[in-house]
Amino acid sequence: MFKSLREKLSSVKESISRTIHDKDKEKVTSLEDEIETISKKEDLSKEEKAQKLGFIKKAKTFLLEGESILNEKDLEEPLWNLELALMEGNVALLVVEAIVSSVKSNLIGRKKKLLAHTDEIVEDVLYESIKNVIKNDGLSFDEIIEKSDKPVVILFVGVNGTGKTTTIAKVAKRLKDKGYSVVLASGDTYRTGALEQLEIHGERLGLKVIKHQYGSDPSAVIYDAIEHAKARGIDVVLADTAGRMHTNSNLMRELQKIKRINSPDLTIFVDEAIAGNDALERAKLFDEAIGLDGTILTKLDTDAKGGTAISISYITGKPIFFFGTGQSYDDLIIFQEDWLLNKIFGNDSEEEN
Ligand SMILES: Nc1nc2c(ncn2[C@@H]2O[C@H](COP(=O)(O)OP(=O)(O)O)[C@@H](O)[C@H]2O)c(=O)[nH]1
Ligand SMILES: [Mg+2]
Repeated sequence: MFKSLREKLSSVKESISRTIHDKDKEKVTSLEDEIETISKKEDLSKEEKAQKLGFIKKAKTFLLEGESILNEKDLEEPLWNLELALMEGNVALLVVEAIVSSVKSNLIGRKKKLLAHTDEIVEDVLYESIKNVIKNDGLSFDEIIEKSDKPVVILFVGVNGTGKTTTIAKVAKRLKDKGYSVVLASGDTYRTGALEQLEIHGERLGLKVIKHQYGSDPSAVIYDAIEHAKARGIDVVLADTAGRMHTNSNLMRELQKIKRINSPDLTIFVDEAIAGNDALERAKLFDEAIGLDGTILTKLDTDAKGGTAISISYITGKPIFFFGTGQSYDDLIIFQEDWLLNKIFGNDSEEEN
Protein backbone atom coordinates (compact mmCIF):
# COMPACT_ATOMS: atom_id res chain seq x y z
CA MET A 1 0.00 0.00 0.00
CA PHE A 2 1.27 3.46 -1.01
CA LYS A 3 4.72 2.06 -1.71
CA SER A 4 5.69 4.48 -4.45
CA LEU A 5 4.53 7.54 -2.51
CA ARG A 6 6.34 6.37 0.60
CA GLU A 7 9.59 5.93 -1.30
CA LYS A 8 9.31 9.30 -3.00
CA LEU A 9 8.57 11.13 0.24
CA SER A 10 11.43 9.41 1.91
CA SER A 11 13.86 10.54 -0.78
CA VAL A 12 12.48 14.08 -0.63
CA LYS A 13 13.03 14.13 3.12
CA GLU A 14 16.59 13.04 2.59
CA SER A 15 17.19 15.61 -0.09
CA ILE A 16 15.85 18.47 2.03
CA SER A 17 17.96 17.35 4.92
CA ARG A 18 21.02 16.97 2.75
CA THR A 19 20.57 20.38 1.14
CA ILE A 20 20.48 22.02 4.54
CA HIS A 21 23.48 20.08 5.74
CA ASP A 22 25.50 20.79 2.60
CA LYS A 23 24.90 24.48 2.97
CA ASP A 24 26.21 24.41 6.55
CA LYS A 25 29.15 22.37 5.43
CA GLU A 26 30.02 24.97 2.82
CA LYS A 27 30.35 27.68 5.44
CA VAL A 28 32.61 25.57 7.59
CA THR A 29 34.67 24.37 4.67
CA SER A 30 35.42 27.87 3.51
CA LEU A 31 36.92 28.66 6.92
CA GLU A 32 38.85 25.41 6.91
CA ASP A 33 40.23 26.27 3.48
CA GLU A 34 41.37 29.58 4.80
CA ILE A 35 43.12 27.92 7.74
CA GLU A 36 44.92 25.66 5.35
CA THR A 37 45.99 28.48 3.07
CA ILE A 38 47.36 30.52 5.94
CA SER A 39 49.21 27.54 7.43
CA LYS A 40 50.99 27.08 4.11
CA LYS A 41 51.92 30.69 3.65
CA GLU A 42 55.65 31.25 3.79
CA ASP A 43 55.78 35.01 3.72
CA LEU A 44 54.32 35.31 7.22
CA SER A 45 56.21 35.25 10.45
CA LYS A 46 55.35 32.58 13.01
CA GLU A 47 53.64 35.16 15.19
CA GLU A 48 51.64 36.62 12.35
CA LYS A 49 50.49 33.17 11.33
CA ALA A 50 49.51 32.24 14.87
CA GLN A 51 47.55 35.41 15.23
CA LYS A 52 45.65 34.99 11.96
CA LEU A 53 45.00 31.31 12.59
CA GLY A 54 43.81 32.00 16.12
CA PHE A 55 41.36 34.50 14.77
CA ILE A 56 39.96 32.18 12.10
CA LYS A 57 39.79 29.20 14.45
CA LYS A 58 37.81 31.31 16.85
CA ALA A 59 35.46 32.25 14.03
CA LYS A 60 35.07 28.58 13.20
CA THR A 61 34.26 27.62 16.78
CA PHE A 62 31.83 30.47 16.95
CA LEU A 63 30.20 29.30 13.72
CA LEU A 64 30.01 25.70 14.88
CA GLU A 65 28.41 26.66 18.14
CA GLY A 66 26.05 29.11 16.56
CA GLU A 67 22.80 28.65 14.76
CA SER A 68 21.92 28.79 11.15
CA ILE A 69 18.63 29.95 9.80
CA LEU A 70 16.92 28.33 6.85
CA ASN A 71 15.93 30.64 4.06
CA GLU A 72 13.66 30.33 1.08
CA LYS A 73 16.43 30.01 -1.42
CA ASP A 74 17.96 27.00 0.35
CA LEU A 75 14.68 25.21 0.10
CA GLU A 76 13.67 26.06 -3.43
CA GLU A 77 14.86 22.89 -5.07
CA PRO A 78 13.91 20.40 -2.35
CA LEU A 79 10.42 21.90 -2.15
CA TRP A 80 10.05 21.57 -5.88
CA ASN A 81 11.00 17.91 -5.49
CA LEU A 82 8.36 17.56 -2.80
CA GLU A 83 5.78 19.09 -5.11
CA LEU A 84 6.70 16.64 -7.86
CA ALA A 85 6.62 13.66 -5.50
CA LEU A 86 3.15 14.57 -4.30
CA MET A 87 1.85 15.18 -7.80
CA GLU A 88 3.23 11.89 -9.02
CA GLY A 89 1.58 10.30 -6.00
CA ASN A 90 -1.86 11.39 -7.28
CA VAL A 91 -2.30 14.08 -4.65
CA ALA A 92 -4.73 16.71 -5.92
CA LEU A 93 -3.18 20.02 -6.94
CA LEU A 94 -4.93 22.05 -4.25
CA VAL A 95 -3.74 19.61 -1.63
CA VAL A 96 -0.19 19.63 -3.01
CA GLU A 97 -0.20 23.40 -2.67
CA ALA A 98 -1.50 23.22 0.89
CA ILE A 99 1.15 20.70 1.93
CA VAL A 100 4.07 22.43 0.22
CA SER A 101 3.19 25.85 1.56
CA SER A 102 2.84 24.44 5.05
CA VAL A 103 6.20 22.66 4.84
CA LYS A 104 7.76 25.84 3.49
CA SER A 105 6.41 28.16 6.14
CA ASN A 106 7.37 25.72 8.86
CA LEU A 107 10.95 25.33 7.67
CA ILE A 108 11.86 28.85 6.59
CA GLY A 109 13.20 30.94 9.42
CA ARG A 110 13.79 27.90 11.56
CA LYS A 111 16.95 28.04 13.59
CA LYS A 112 19.13 25.07 14.09
CA LYS A 113 22.58 24.32 15.32
CA LEU A 114 25.07 24.36 12.51
CA LEU A 115 25.75 20.89 11.10
CA ALA A 116 23.12 19.41 13.38
CA HIS A 117 21.06 16.81 11.58
CA THR A 118 17.83 18.10 10.18
CA ASP A 119 16.21 14.74 9.39
CA GLU A 120 13.95 14.97 12.37
CA ILE A 121 12.92 18.55 11.76
CA VAL A 122 12.10 17.76 8.14
CA GLU A 123 10.25 14.58 9.03
CA ASP A 124 8.18 16.34 11.69
CA VAL A 125 7.28 19.24 9.46
CA LEU A 126 6.24 17.01 6.58
CA TYR A 127 4.30 14.71 8.89
CA GLU A 128 2.40 17.59 10.49
CA SER A 129 1.69 19.20 7.12
CA ILE A 130 0.15 16.02 5.73
CA LYS A 131 -1.65 15.37 9.00
CA ASN A 132 -3.31 18.77 8.71
CA VAL A 133 -4.80 18.01 5.31
CA ILE A 134 -6.10 14.56 6.25
CA LYS A 135 -7.45 15.31 9.67
CA ASN A 136 -11.06 14.78 10.25
CA ASP A 137 -12.85 16.76 12.89
CA GLY A 138 -16.36 15.36 12.63
CA LEU A 139 -17.90 12.44 14.45
CA SER A 140 -16.61 9.00 13.60
CA PHE A 141 -18.89 6.48 11.96
CA ASP A 142 -19.22 4.61 15.24
CA GLU A 143 -20.23 7.75 17.10
CA ILE A 144 -22.84 8.60 14.48
CA ILE A 145 -24.38 5.14 14.70
CA GLU A 146 -24.37 5.26 18.47
CA LYS A 147 -25.96 8.70 18.71
CA SER A 148 -28.56 8.52 15.94
CA ASP A 149 -32.17 7.49 16.46
CA LYS A 150 -32.79 3.96 15.28
CA PRO A 151 -33.14 2.73 12.67
CA VAL A 152 -30.13 4.54 11.23
CA VAL A 153 -30.57 4.58 7.47
CA ILE A 154 -27.39 4.63 5.39
CA LEU A 155 -27.36 5.06 1.63
CA PHE A 156 -24.32 3.99 -0.38
CA VAL A 157 -23.74 5.72 -3.72
CA GLY A 158 -21.05 5.82 -6.37
CA VAL A 159 -20.21 4.63 -9.86
CA ASN A 160 -20.15 1.03 -10.96
CA GLY A 161 -17.54 -1.40 -9.75
CA THR A 162 -16.01 0.78 -7.05
CA GLY A 163 -16.98 -1.64 -4.30
CA LYS A 164 -20.32 -0.41 -2.95
CA THR A 165 -21.95 -3.80 -2.49
CA THR A 166 -18.82 -5.39 -1.05
CA THR A 167 -18.39 -2.46 1.32
CA ILE A 168 -22.00 -2.73 2.48
CA ALA A 169 -21.34 -6.34 3.40
CA LYS A 170 -18.17 -5.36 5.28
CA VAL A 171 -19.92 -2.56 7.16
CA ALA A 172 -22.83 -4.90 7.94
CA LYS A 173 -20.45 -7.46 9.41
CA ARG A 174 -18.71 -4.82 11.46
CA LEU A 175 -21.99 -3.49 12.86
CA LYS A 176 -23.19 -6.99 13.59
CA ASP A 177 -19.95 -7.80 15.42
CA LYS A 178 -20.56 -4.72 17.55
CA GLY A 179 -23.97 -6.04 18.51
CA TYR A 180 -26.21 -4.00 16.22
CA SER A 181 -29.04 -5.58 14.25
CA VAL A 182 -28.84 -4.84 10.53
CA VAL A 183 -31.05 -5.20 7.46
CA LEU A 184 -29.83 -4.82 3.88
CA ALA A 185 -31.85 -3.09 1.15
CA SER A 186 -31.24 -4.26 -2.40
CA GLY A 187 -31.53 -0.88 -4.05
CA ASP A 188 -29.52 -1.86 -7.11
CA THR A 189 -32.45 -3.12 -9.17
CA TYR A 190 -30.61 -2.22 -12.33
CA ARG A 191 -27.49 -4.29 -12.81
CA THR A 192 -27.77 -7.97 -13.65
CA GLY A 193 -26.67 -10.10 -10.74
CA ALA A 194 -26.86 -7.28 -8.21
CA LEU A 195 -29.82 -8.73 -6.27
CA GLU A 196 -28.17 -12.13 -6.05
CA GLN A 197 -24.83 -10.62 -5.01
CA LEU A 198 -26.38 -8.90 -1.99
CA GLU A 199 -28.49 -11.95 -1.22
CA ILE A 200 -25.35 -14.09 -0.98
CA HIS A 201 -23.73 -11.64 1.42
CA GLY A 202 -26.95 -11.63 3.47
CA GLU A 203 -26.91 -15.42 3.69
CA ARG A 204 -23.26 -15.56 4.68
CA LEU A 205 -23.69 -12.92 7.32
CA GLY A 206 -27.06 -14.14 8.53
CA LEU A 207 -28.80 -10.90 7.62
CA LYS A 208 -32.20 -10.23 6.09
CA VAL A 209 -32.13 -8.68 2.62
CA ILE A 210 -35.16 -6.73 1.40
CA LYS A 211 -35.49 -6.89 -2.37
CA HIS A 212 -37.98 -6.43 -5.21
CA GLN A 213 -37.63 -7.45 -8.84
CA TYR A 214 -35.13 -6.11 -11.32
CA GLY A 215 -36.35 -2.88 -12.83
CA SER A 216 -38.45 -1.97 -9.81
CA ASP A 217 -38.23 1.36 -8.04
CA PRO A 218 -35.25 1.40 -5.63
CA SER A 219 -36.96 4.08 -3.52
CA ALA A 220 -39.72 1.58 -2.75
CA VAL A 221 -37.25 -1.19 -1.86
CA ILE A 222 -35.43 1.04 0.58
CA TYR A 223 -38.75 2.29 1.97
CA ASP A 224 -39.78 -1.31 2.64
CA ALA A 225 -36.48 -2.04 4.34
CA ILE A 226 -36.96 0.94 6.64
CA GLU A 227 -40.52 -0.17 7.46
CA HIS A 228 -39.18 -3.66 8.17
CA ALA A 229 -36.52 -2.22 10.48
CA LYS A 230 -39.05 -0.07 12.33
CA ALA A 231 -41.43 -2.98 12.80
CA ARG A 232 -38.71 -5.29 14.14
CA GLY A 233 -36.66 -2.78 16.10
CA ILE A 234 -33.65 -3.23 13.82
CA ASP A 235 -30.85 -0.73 14.42
CA VAL A 236 -29.38 -0.08 10.99
CA VAL A 237 -30.57 -0.17 7.38
CA LEU A 238 -27.80 -0.38 4.78
CA ALA A 239 -29.09 0.52 1.33
CA ASP A 240 -27.32 -0.47 -1.87
CA THR A 241 -27.85 1.51 -5.08
CA ALA A 242 -27.08 0.99 -8.75
CA GLY A 243 -23.71 2.21 -9.98
CA ARG A 244 -24.39 5.52 -11.55
CA MET A 245 -22.32 7.21 -14.12
CA HIS A 246 -22.03 10.63 -12.57
CA THR A 247 -22.88 12.08 -15.97
CA ASN A 248 -26.18 10.24 -16.15
CA SER A 249 -28.85 12.68 -15.10
CA ASN A 250 -31.68 10.11 -15.08
CA LEU A 251 -29.86 8.02 -12.58
CA MET A 252 -28.91 11.05 -10.51
CA ARG A 253 -32.60 11.98 -10.44
CA GLU A 254 -33.38 8.51 -9.21
CA LEU A 255 -30.92 8.98 -6.34
CA GLN A 256 -32.54 12.31 -5.51
CA LYS A 257 -35.87 10.56 -5.34
CA ILE A 258 -34.45 7.86 -3.07
CA LYS A 259 -33.22 10.56 -0.73
CA ARG A 260 -36.46 12.53 -0.83
CA ILE A 261 -38.58 9.54 0.00
CA ASN A 262 -36.33 7.83 2.52
CA SER A 263 -34.38 10.69 4.16
CA PRO A 264 -31.28 8.64 4.97
CA ASP A 265 -29.28 9.64 8.02
CA LEU A 266 -26.08 9.22 6.07
CA THR A 267 -25.32 9.27 2.37
CA ILE A 268 -21.92 7.74 1.81
CA PHE A 269 -19.96 8.03 -1.38
CA VAL A 270 -17.91 4.97 -2.28
CA ASP A 271 -15.01 5.19 -4.70
CA GLU A 272 -11.69 3.50 -5.25
CA ALA A 273 -8.31 4.86 -4.21
CA ILE A 274 -6.73 3.94 -7.54
CA ALA A 275 -9.12 6.25 -9.41
CA GLY A 276 -7.09 9.30 -8.37
CA ASN A 277 -8.50 12.59 -9.57
CA ASP A 278 -11.48 10.87 -11.20
CA ALA A 279 -12.66 9.83 -7.76
CA LEU A 280 -12.30 13.40 -6.49
CA GLU A 281 -14.25 14.79 -9.46
CA ARG A 282 -17.00 12.24 -8.99
CA ALA A 283 -17.23 12.97 -5.29
CA LYS A 284 -17.76 16.65 -6.03
CA LEU A 285 -20.43 15.92 -8.66
CA PHE A 286 -22.32 13.49 -6.42
CA ASP A 287 -22.17 15.99 -3.61
CA GLU A 288 -23.60 18.73 -5.81
CA ALA A 289 -26.35 16.48 -7.17
CA ILE A 290 -27.51 14.67 -4.04
CA GLY A 291 -25.45 15.83 -1.05
CA LEU A 292 -22.89 13.57 0.65
CA ASP A 293 -22.01 13.12 4.29
CA GLY A 294 -18.75 11.30 3.83
CA THR A 295 -16.68 8.86 1.86
CA ILE A 296 -15.49 5.30 1.90
CA LEU A 297 -12.37 4.75 -0.15
CA THR A 298 -11.88 1.17 -1.35
CA LYS A 299 -9.03 -0.87 -2.84
CA LEU A 300 -6.23 0.82 -0.89
CA ASP A 301 -4.51 -2.55 -1.08
CA THR A 302 -4.00 -2.05 -4.81
CA ASP A 303 -2.97 1.61 -4.66
CA ALA A 304 0.74 2.43 -4.69
CA LYS A 305 0.22 6.18 -4.80
CA GLY A 306 -1.90 7.13 -1.82
CA GLY A 307 -2.82 10.56 -3.16
CA THR A 308 -6.57 9.96 -3.27
CA ALA A 309 -6.62 8.97 0.38
CA ILE A 310 -4.64 12.09 1.25
CA SER A 311 -6.79 14.39 -0.88
CA ILE A 312 -10.40 13.33 -0.74
CA SER A 313 -11.52 14.80 2.54
CA TYR A 314 -9.66 18.08 1.96
CA ILE A 315 -11.20 18.40 -1.52
CA THR A 316 -14.75 17.39 -0.59
CA GLY A 317 -14.82 18.87 2.89
CA LYS A 318 -16.41 15.60 4.05
CA PRO A 319 -14.92 13.00 6.34
CA ILE A 320 -13.59 9.64 5.27
CA PHE A 321 -15.48 7.00 7.27
CA PHE A 322 -13.68 3.84 6.19
CA PHE A 323 -10.98 2.43 3.98
CA GLY A 324 -11.41 -0.84 2.11
CA THR A 325 -8.20 -2.85 2.05
CA GLY A 326 -9.11 -6.14 0.39
CA GLN A 327 -11.86 -8.49 -0.65
CA SER A 328 -12.65 -10.12 2.68
CA TYR A 329 -15.28 -8.91 5.11
CA ASP A 330 -12.70 -7.87 7.65
CA ASP A 331 -10.70 -5.77 5.19
CA LEU A 332 -12.31 -2.59 6.43
CA ILE A 333 -10.41 0.05 8.41
CA ILE A 334 -12.27 2.74 10.28
CA PHE A 335 -10.73 6.13 9.52
CA GLN A 336 -7.86 6.97 11.84
CA GLU A 337 -5.29 9.64 11.12
CA ASP A 338 -2.51 7.59 12.65
CA TRP A 339 -3.26 4.55 10.57
CA LEU A 340 -3.15 6.56 7.36
CA LEU A 341 -0.02 8.47 8.39
CA ASN A 342 1.70 5.19 9.19
CA LYS A 343 0.92 3.94 5.73
CA ILE A 344 2.21 7.14 4.15
CA PHE A 345 5.40 7.35 6.18
CA GLY A 346 6.15 3.67 6.31
CA ASN A 347 6.45 3.14 10.02
CA ASP A 348 4.49 0.04 9.29
CA SER A 349 6.81 -2.93 9.00
CA GLU A 350 4.44 -5.52 7.60
CA GLU A 351 4.23 -3.84 4.24
CA GLU A 352 4.35 -5.99 1.18
CA ASN A 353 3.39 -3.83 -1.78
N1 LIG B 1 -8.70 -5.44 -3.76
C1 LIG B 1 -9.89 -4.97 -3.37
N2 LIG B 1 -11.00 -5.25 -4.08
C2 LIG B 1 -12.18 -4.75 -3.68
C3 LIG B 1 -12.29 -3.93 -2.52
N3 LIG B 1 -13.60 -3.58 -2.39
C4 LIG B 1 -14.26 -4.18 -3.41
N4 LIG B 1 -13.43 -4.88 -4.20
C5 LIG B 1 -13.75 -5.65 -5.41
O1 LIG B 1 -14.22 -4.76 -6.42
C6 LIG B 1 -15.14 -5.42 -7.27
C7 LIG B 1 -16.41 -4.62 -7.41
O2 LIG B 1 -17.06 -4.60 -6.16
P1 LIG B 1 -18.63 -4.38 -5.99
O3 LIG B 1 -18.89 -4.37 -4.53
O4 LIG B 1 -19.41 -5.35 -6.80
O5 LIG B 1 -18.78 -2.91 -6.61
P2 LIG B 1 -20.12 -2.07 -6.89
O6 LIG B 1 -20.40 -2.21 -8.35
O7 LIG B 1 -19.74 -0.66 -6.55
O8 LIG B 1 -21.19 -2.62 -6.04
C8 LIG B 1 -15.34 -6.80 -6.65
O9 LIG B 1 -14.55 -7.72 -7.34
C9 LIG B 1 -14.85 -6.64 -5.22
O10 LIG B 1 -14.39 -7.83 -4.66
C10 LIG B 1 -11.09 -3.63 -1.78
O11 LIG B 1 -11.06 -2.89 -0.78
N5 LIG B 1 -9.93 -4.17 -2.25
MG1 LIG C 1 -23.08 -3.22 -6.48
